[in-house]
Amino acid sequence: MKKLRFVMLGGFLGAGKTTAMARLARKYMERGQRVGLVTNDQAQDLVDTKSLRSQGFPVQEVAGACFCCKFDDLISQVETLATNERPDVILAEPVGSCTDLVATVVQPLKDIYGDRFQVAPYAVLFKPSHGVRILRDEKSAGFSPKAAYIFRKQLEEADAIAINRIDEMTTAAVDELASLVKGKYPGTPILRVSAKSGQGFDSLTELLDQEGSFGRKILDIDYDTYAEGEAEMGWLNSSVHVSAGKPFALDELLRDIIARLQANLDGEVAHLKVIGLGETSFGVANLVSSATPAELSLPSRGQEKAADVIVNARVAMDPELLEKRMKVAVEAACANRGLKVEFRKSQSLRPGRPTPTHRYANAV
Ligand SMILES: Nc1nc2c(ncn2[C@@H]2O[C@H](COP(=O)(O)OP(=O)(O)OP(=O)(O)O)[C@@H](O)[C@H]2O)c(=O)[nH]1
Ligand SMILES: [Mg+2]
Repeated sequence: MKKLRFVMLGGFLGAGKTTAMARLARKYMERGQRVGLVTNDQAQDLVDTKSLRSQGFPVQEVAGACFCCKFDDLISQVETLATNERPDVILAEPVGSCTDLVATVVQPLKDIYGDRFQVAPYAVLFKPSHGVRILRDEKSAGFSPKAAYIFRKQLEEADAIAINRIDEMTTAAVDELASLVKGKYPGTPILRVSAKSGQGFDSLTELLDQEGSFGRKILDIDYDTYAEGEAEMGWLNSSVHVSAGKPFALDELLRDIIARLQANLDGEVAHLKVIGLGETSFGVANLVSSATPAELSLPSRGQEKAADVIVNARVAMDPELLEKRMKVAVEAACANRGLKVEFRKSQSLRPGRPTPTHRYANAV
C-alpha cells in the first residue's frame, strides 16, 4: 500500500497554523493530491474545524487533549480520513501550547506506523507579535517566562522555522527577525512566509516534500515548567445561538464581540477567535495578541437572521472569569443589535499536565 504523507505544522497559539494548513491543502490539491486535515484542541467545539470544513476541506478532530496525549485518537482520526477520503497527504495541526511533539508524535509515527506513514520534515511557524519579545528576552514579553519556555521549545525541535506574517513587515524588519532567530537556533533553516498572501509557500512546500534525516530533534525538556506554562493559559470554548426578527450583519457582530472582550481582559491574549455560521454565510474574526487590533480573517459579508457563534479564547487569565467576560461581551454585542442570545455549551479550563501516550528518549 502507498504510504500516506504526514505533514504536521507546529507553532504557538495564533501563529497562523490553520491559515497555513488551508493554503498548503490548496497547493497539494492543485498538484493533484488528495488531502485530509486533522485539528486538535484541549476542549470541544473548535473554531478551526468549523472554519476548515466551511472552506470545503475534509477535517477530523482530536478534542480534549493534545496529539501527544491522545496519540491513538490521532491515528484513528487519520484512519477515518483515509477510509473516507483516500488522501495522499494528511495535514495535522497540533494545539498551539503544545511542544515535545518530535519525541511524542513524530517518533511513534515512524517507529510504530512506519509502514503506513511517511513523515514530512517538521516545520514550525514563528509568531512575530510574541516571538520578537520572547527571543529578545524582553521583560514585558506578554507572557510569563514559563509560557515563553514553551514558545522557545517549539522552535528548538523544528526542522525548519517559518517566520509568518511577512506581508506585514518591511524586508529590513524580516531580515532583522531572521537573524535574531538564526542566532538562537543556529543550523535550523529559516523560511519567510505569509499564510495570508501565500508568499514563501513554494519554498515551504518544497521543504515539506524533502526526505531524509528529519524529525530527530528530541528535546531536553522540563515537563514541570512546560505543564505550569501551559496551565497559565485560560481556555474557553463556547457556543451560542443568536437570532433576530430581521437580518443583521454577521461580520459586525463577530468584530463587536471580540472588541468588547478585548476591552475587558485581565491577561495577555494568545488567541481569541470567533466563528459565525449563518444559513448562507460564515465568517471568522481573530485577535492574536493584546497589543494588536482584531481582524476579520474570513469575512462572511453575510446578512443573517440567525447564526451559531463559537468563541475559542486562549488568554493568560482565570478561565472562569474569562467565561463570565465572554458572556457579558456577547450579551452586550447582541443587545446592541436587538438579537436574542441562547448560550449553549461552554467549557472553560486550564490545560492539564501533558502525559504523552508515548515518549521516545532517542530518535528512531
Ligand atoms: N497578516 C497576516 N495575518 C495572518 C497570517 N497568517 C495568519 N494570520 C492571521 O492570524 C490569525 C491567526 O491565524 P490562525 O491560522 O487561526 O492561527 P493558528 O496558529 O491556527 O491559531 P491557534 O489554532 O489558535 O493556535 C488570523 O487572524 C489569521 O488571519 C499572515 O501571514 N499574515
Ligand atoms: Mg488553528
